[in-house]
Amino acid sequence: MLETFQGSDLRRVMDDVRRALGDDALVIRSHVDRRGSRTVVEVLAASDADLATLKQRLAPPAPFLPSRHGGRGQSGPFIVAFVGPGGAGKSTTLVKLALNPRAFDGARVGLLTLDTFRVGALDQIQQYADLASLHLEAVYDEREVVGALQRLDECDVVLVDTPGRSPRDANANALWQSLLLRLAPDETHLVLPVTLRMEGVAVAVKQYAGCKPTHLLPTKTDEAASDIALVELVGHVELPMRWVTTGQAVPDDIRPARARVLNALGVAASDTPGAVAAIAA
Ligand SMILES: Nc1nc2c(ncn2[C@@H]2O[C@H](COP(=O)(O)OP(=O)(O)O)[C@@H](O)[C@H]2O)c(=O)[nH]1
Ligand SMILES: [Mg+2]
Repeated sequence: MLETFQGSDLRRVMDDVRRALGDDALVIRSHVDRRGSRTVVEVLAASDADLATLKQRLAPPAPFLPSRHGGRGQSGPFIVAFVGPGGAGKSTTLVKLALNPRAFDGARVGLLTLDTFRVGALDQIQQYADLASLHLEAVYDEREVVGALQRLDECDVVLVDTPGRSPRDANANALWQSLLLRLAPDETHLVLPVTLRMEGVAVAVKQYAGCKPTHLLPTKTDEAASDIALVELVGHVELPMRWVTTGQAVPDDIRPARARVLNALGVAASDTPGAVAAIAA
């Protein structure tokens, strides 16, 4: 949804933007680079229609939880899984959400981890679960899935932690992914740091496609030099979003995606008709 325009003259590049995306296009970034006698102007912009589509992807931060005893005959907890590369922030984000009573409207939250290959990972989440008195189940193989969910039955929501894909161990990847699909999560959030370069984003999207992500969860906005990194990530991965993480502090550093992304886009600019015209004039 983001388009890059290049040229040697800002006015001409802005004309290109206007021709391609219309007068109401939002300029997200413009950059003038002088290389010796050559000037390279680069403008990153999105059309009004694309911005409207993006706004629709900004889901409410607390998911709608079907009543367990309601008319839909829903049984068992609402399951939210987190997938993505190692170090992306999956476990930290899951704990932030588990500790925040507003994240799920005060519903009872339990944890289930499929990240059982590494002792350190299990320790990390066990410590948080102990601190917060949360029920944690670790699942090692297919036969344990049903039992673990039964033991978590007192919970309204179960958050599922996963390992990143191991580049060497295809069997391990196949195992945890099949366990994840067995759990049939209601939502699967693809967790990606905004500091990941765009090639890395494309690779990750492909690698985790088998997990059937339903949402994008951008992390580490505090580590990016500017908000453009967040805008570029949400421009490239076209999934709905509920949350964005903004730092290492547990449980504080997490925000509703709607507020954080709109802020990054500079809504004020997009709400001003003729944003491009005004800049190029
Ligand atoms: N700066 C920053 N660090 C974060 C954020 N979220 C997680 N981290 C850090 O990233 C590292 C890896 O996080 P972890 O949750 O273990 O990643 P996982 O491998 O995906 O489970 C830890 O040091 C976290 O404190 C964030 O929003 N900002
Ligand atoms: Mg982890």
